Amino acid sequence: MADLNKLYQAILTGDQKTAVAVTEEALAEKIDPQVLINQAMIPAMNEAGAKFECEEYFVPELLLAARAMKASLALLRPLLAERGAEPVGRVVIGTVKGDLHDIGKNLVASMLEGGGFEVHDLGADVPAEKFVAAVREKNPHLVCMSALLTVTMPAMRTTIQALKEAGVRDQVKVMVGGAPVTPDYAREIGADGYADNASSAVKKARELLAA
Ligand code: B1M
Repeated sequence: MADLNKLYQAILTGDQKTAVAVTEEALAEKIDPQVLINQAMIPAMNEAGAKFECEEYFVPELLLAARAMKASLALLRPLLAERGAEPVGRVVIGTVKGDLHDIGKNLVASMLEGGGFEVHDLGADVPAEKFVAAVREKNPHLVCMSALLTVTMPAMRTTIQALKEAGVRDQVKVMVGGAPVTPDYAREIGADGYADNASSAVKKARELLAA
């Protein structure tokens, strides 16, 4: 039987090959992708972050852990996406300017796809003007912004301001999230919604579109 602890350790130590092998094994055994994500993968990334904080890990170790996480997530993504039924709305999503963290954003994008949304992923380090251009081009119902660094959180406010200046703010809802973001911060910068994880992001997206 697939060993979730082995997956946890493989991601934590940046052992991409083992992470992929255990993920494949788990999928062959029909283990729910959410179990792998919530019980092994996210905890491993959290532990990598804790090790980084106490200087046991440095950027190279974080990069290796992230690479292993992304390789496993790539196997799960199609399964997360195929859960959806009716298309419920169009979403533009990105990690804000200056911020290269894209694992959480990718997870949110996959879950939204799985929740039946049409998702246009702008990637990471996305400047405000690119969000504005995407709103004009894709005509989404929802703009989603992710930030993992306290220093990049203000780019969310800048982007909302840019949407206002471009005259497109009122045609979209804006949802924000990411580890340092709080509901209070979301309110303060004029976002319409906040979610603290990928599952609640889908729920909140549905609420915002229904409102
Ligand atoms: Co960085 N990093 N990192 N890092 N990194 C953090 C975020 C940090 C907390 C680590 C630490 O010190 N403990 C810290 C930030 C401190 C702060 O600002 N408060 C930090 C730092 C300091 C840095 C650098 C500055 C380090 C340096 O260079 N000295 C640098 C910055 C680079 C940049 O962005 N300009 C940096 C670089 C990197 C790597 C490139 C090495 C790598 C990222 C690789 C990648 O993403 N492609 C990396 C990683 C991996 C991390 C940690 C370890 C893990 C992040 C992650 O992927 N978590 C992280 C520590 C941690 O989080 N424990 C850390 C797993 C992911 C599933 O969770 O992204 O939180 P998360 O997403 C969740 C929720 O937040 C939410 O749902 C997701 C799923 O549940 N969510 C949303 C996210 N977006 C949402 C949007 C929504 C709704 C919910 O609606 C729109």
